[in-house]
Amino acid sequence: MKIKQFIPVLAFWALGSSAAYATTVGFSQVGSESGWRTSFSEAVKAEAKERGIDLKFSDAQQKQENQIKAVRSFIAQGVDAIIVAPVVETGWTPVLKEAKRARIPVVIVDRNIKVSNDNLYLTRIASDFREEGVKIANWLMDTTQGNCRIAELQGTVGATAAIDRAAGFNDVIANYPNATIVRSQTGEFTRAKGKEVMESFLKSQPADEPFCAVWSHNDEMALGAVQAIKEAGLKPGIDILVVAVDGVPDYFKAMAEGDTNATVELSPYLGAPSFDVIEKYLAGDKNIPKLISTTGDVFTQATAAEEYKKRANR
Ligand code: GYE
Repeated sequence: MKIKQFIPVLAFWALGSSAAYATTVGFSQVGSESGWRTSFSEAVKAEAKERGIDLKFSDAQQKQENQIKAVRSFIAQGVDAIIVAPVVETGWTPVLKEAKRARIPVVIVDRNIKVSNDNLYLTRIASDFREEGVKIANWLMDTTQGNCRIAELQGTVGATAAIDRAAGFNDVIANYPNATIVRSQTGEFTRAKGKEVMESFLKSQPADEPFCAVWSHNDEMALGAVQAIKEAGLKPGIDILVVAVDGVPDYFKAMAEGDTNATVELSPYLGAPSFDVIEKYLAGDKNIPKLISTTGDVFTQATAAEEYKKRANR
């Protein structure tokens, strides 16, 4: 074979072999139940593309059994690492033991898991959900001088974000004898269910005991509640204050329009820290903390219009 003929073969081999050695990561995502979740998924995909990581993405449609199937599939494919955003906290030990036996590192992102041995996962990257509940409750107590009859839209039952946000919020209002949660039910983190539950709250609440505020574990359900409040002939953001967590663009838009009052931002950019820790581990650096936490600020109507502009075009 003449040298000229050999070069393309060599180039093909080099390209082929380098492509064969791209890091492959399996990502089991909860679903697409909220604007925040969708932004989170898009950010992870964009980051993987940016880094040349071969990402295997699975949307579990909020069902744990789909997540477990996806993790087993990633193990069978022999991926280099697995990222799991767990829909609920329990039920993970068996499949994480299978990943451990396959020597595939697992990174937990967003919500937490309860496992027998925290060596079953490499690290967790997440916000302090309890702190988010504390921050938004403090804003509401300051705004109402601690006098508030509250309707609560809980997140998914068994999800860390719902458990911990409620705990933080409740710890704050326990210090205010005239601040009480009088209605509470899960809206499953979705806009449709949030609207449905708020409609039922408004129908059943005695007219002489009106709600002062609705506290929603995420922006998505709060936006559903805003629709229900309007359809009941009331002014959201005025007759009934609306407070939540996530900081999605639609919520900033509603704040700028006066329909919602405050939120705590939850960064959807969890791809970069996840891939950083995976690349660090695969390079042989085992010095990795068990928790890498992110934090978010409280945002109100005062800056909503400019903050919306920043986020709407991202
Ligand atoms: O607040 C919500 C999503 O787990 C913190 O899940 C996350 C929550 C987030 O459905 O929008």
